Amino acid sequence: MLLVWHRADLRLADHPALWEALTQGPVVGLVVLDPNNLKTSPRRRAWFLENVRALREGYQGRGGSLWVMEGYPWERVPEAVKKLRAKGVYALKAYTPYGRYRDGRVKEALPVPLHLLPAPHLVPPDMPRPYRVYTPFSRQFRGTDPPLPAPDALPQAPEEGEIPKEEAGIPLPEPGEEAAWQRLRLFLEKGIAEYHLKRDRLDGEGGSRLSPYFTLGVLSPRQAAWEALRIGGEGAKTWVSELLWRDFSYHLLYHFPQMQEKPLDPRFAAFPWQEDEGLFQAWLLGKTGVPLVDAAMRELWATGFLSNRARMCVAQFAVKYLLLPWKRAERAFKELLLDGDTPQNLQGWQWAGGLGVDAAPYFRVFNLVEQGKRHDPEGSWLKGFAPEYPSYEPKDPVVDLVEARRRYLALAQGAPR
Ligand code: FAD
Ligand code: IRF
Repeated sequence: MLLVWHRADLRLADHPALWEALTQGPVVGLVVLDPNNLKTSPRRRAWFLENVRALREGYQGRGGSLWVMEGYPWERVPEAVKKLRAKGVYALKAYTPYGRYRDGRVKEALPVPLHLLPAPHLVPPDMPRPYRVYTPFSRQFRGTDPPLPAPDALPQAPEEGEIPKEEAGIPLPEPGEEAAWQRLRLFLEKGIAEYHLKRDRLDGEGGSRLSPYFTLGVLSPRQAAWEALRIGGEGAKTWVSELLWRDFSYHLLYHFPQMQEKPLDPRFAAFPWQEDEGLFQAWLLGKTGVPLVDAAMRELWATGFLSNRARMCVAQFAVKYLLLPWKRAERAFKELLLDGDTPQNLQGWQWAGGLGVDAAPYFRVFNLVEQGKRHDPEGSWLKGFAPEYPSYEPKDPVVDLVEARRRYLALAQGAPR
């Protein structure tokens, strides 16, 4: 028997570790409910658990079985190996600091080999030469191999472990690979052709809304890019470049793990962030008096999703207008997102906050009134989430936008270089 250990790859299709293991012998799937991953918000725990449930149904539907155990992986994986008398464990390589640490500990604790196979990214995150700039990184993409199909049948084996039920508190998208593919197909049919024109809409309707699936690997970026490139055109090209931004974030964090705690640009290490509880709560709860920010933060609480444009605006507002400690805001923001993902969220915050990710200079400060007018011209998104505002003009804002902008620029220019 061989074990296939699923982590951020809750799928059966395009899974090189499952594929490889099946060439070696009968397999059993395994998910370890890891307290280090699951000490997060109820919505995120629920989203993960529901996708584990869908994966188990995928195994069952093919005659196989998925084990679910709870505890530290360096204790539970060896335990599963012992119970099954497994000859090896197969998994997709993890690239985040915790993922690498965990896999190192599991490897040491195992009496059998842990085979870590490259996960199907568009550009391998662990490519030896580090890039700090997106464009040269993205040129490393030379097309993809075709994605692997899901196995038709899986070997029979006993099943073990319950999947706990968790109240999300918000409506969740449909979990599982089939639902992800439905959404992908809908986007390929109806959305991708105009993606390059509509992706900046504040209501997020120009995008695919696939991010919660990508974050848990219910869909792989290779599957998505493969389908998009078959369609072609300007929209598909732009969409694949966004998938590459995702891979760029994995690449950055792999090579610069210090960005988990510190600005990539060392000039911002000693920036005078202002620890102001009142302002932090006003931002987090969407009570700033700035219509765009309030609509966005309330959408996030209510749905667990936010368009890329709105994310950039609220992150900029927190970092540049309110000077809130960026790391605290970044963490709180991630807890609310169903797609919340360590590398992408860090990259997003460091990019929007002008903290050193690529060509987003610190002196670019959005005008949050203009952003609203331009990317929600009818005001329908604003009306949906912050109906008390008749327009994008601030109403008793917690900071004066003009004054705050000036203050930030003066501080940033004064930062030692
Ligand atoms: P689409 O427009 O359909 O794009 C397809 C996929 O490409 C996305 O699902 C995503 O995987 C990737 N992608 C798109 N835009 C970006 C981008 N700017 N950076 C990196 N990858 C991208 N994305 C997350 O998945 N998790 C996060 O925690 C996260 N935090 C962010 C924080 C901030 C401050 C910012 C500015 C961006 C963040 N993003 C994050 C990136 C982006 O906003 C979302 O991926 C995107 O809005 C998801 O919507 P979609 O699936 O419709 O994307
Ligand atoms: N991976 C696991 O192996 N076990 C878990 O319990 C996980 N829970 C998660 C919960 C949420 C909200 C997310 C992701 C996970 N993951 C879990 C996937 C991790 O991202 C992945 O294991 C990574 O390699 C380690 I979002 O951090």
